Amino acid sequence: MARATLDGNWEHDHTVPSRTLYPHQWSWDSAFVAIGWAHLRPDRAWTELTSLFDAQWRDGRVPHIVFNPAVADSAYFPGPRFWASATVEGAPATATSGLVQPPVHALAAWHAYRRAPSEYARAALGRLYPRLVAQQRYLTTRRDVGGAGLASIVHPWESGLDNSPAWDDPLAAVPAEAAVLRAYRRRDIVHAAAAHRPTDLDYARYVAIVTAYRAANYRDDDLIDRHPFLVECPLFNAALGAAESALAHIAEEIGADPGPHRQRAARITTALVDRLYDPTTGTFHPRDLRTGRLTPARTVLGLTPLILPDLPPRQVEAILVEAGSPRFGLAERMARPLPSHDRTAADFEPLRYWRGPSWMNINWLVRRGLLAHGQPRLAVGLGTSMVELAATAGCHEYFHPDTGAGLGSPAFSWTAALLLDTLTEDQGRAPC
Ligand code: 2M8
Repeated sequence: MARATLDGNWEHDHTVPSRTLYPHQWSWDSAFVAIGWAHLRPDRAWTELTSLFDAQWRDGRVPHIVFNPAVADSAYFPGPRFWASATVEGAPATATSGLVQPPVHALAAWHAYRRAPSEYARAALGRLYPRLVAQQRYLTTRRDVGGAGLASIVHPWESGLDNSPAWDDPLAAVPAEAAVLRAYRRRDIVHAAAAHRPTDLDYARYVAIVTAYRAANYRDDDLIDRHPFLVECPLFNAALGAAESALAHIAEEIGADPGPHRQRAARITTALVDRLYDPTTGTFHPRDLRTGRLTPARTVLGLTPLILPDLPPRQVEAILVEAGSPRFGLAERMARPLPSHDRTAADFEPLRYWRGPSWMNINWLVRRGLLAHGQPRLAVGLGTSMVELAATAGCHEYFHPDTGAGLGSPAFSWTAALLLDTLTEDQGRAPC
């Protein structure tokens, strides 16, 4: 099933997340998908990552969507005309969005390489390395809006968890009315139930934030003075730190110097703990740079710093407590994978996208973190629940966190890819 899903979504040099909902190339989807291809067709893993980085901007940003010119503008909203990247200096010839997504690519490239090492793969990894370094440089310099060593996201879409309750407070401050959408046509609710997707008001704000960024030609200087949404996200920054650790491994493998990557990984981990860990809740929260405050929701984002290999024992322990609480239900035997939001919260919505449903990519990341921090039994419990979920419901985009019913796209690429990776792994062994 996983193989058929990936094959069905393969599109000449990339994999679409879903033929209906997302008919272009998405940035962090491609990273997860490359891990799946490493098991089936390693050549495609490298083609996938290479085609994405071929659309890298001159400033180093890797766009969150690379548009396929063969697909009609109306097939996805907001399409290439809305983003208008062609008019921006430093953007590639191919139409793209101007935003980014969590930088999980170095982690994925290293993981894919370890799954299927070869001379061909090492050469591809070597060609990717300077591009991954440029991606990190962009995020750690131009996006360090708070000046404390963390990257800021400028849009909820950059988090990958678009309508997570984590963004409710910062989003509420963005002026917009649902009526704005009369000028546009949402395509997502043609293919998926409106009750399982972000609301019209969410979309009006998404459009307003892109409009502001686009009006400044997607420049990042002076963001603090003019941009309506600026947040330091725990997952985004955990990925940023884990990327430096992965780059250290890649550098060693191709004969480059791993030292600077190790130093940067340590600095990012320290900044993440200093800035985003709340000792009173015992979990990580996003920091809203517009107010200076941590956002209160306890979402699954708070568990993701576990992917940092050098996360201090105190925070590892705190995450294990939070994950094992009734809020998330991590256990050696668990019926369902982790939900995307605190099950006990008043605003937990089991059907609505990133406000409750379980997602395979987040569970895969937390599972890697459990293995990295010496928790093989919990990793087995989580992995088993992930496999059982997909075995019963199929390769859906997301899943009802209690019933396990499949939601969103029924043939979703990263679910297939990460299912393959979880299935293939001898569960409980040390991570690669
Ligand atoms: C979702 O996001 C896009 C916008 O980027 C959308 O809703 O149209 C998110 O789940 C995101 O994490 C994912 O990368 C994308 C494609 O699967 O879909």
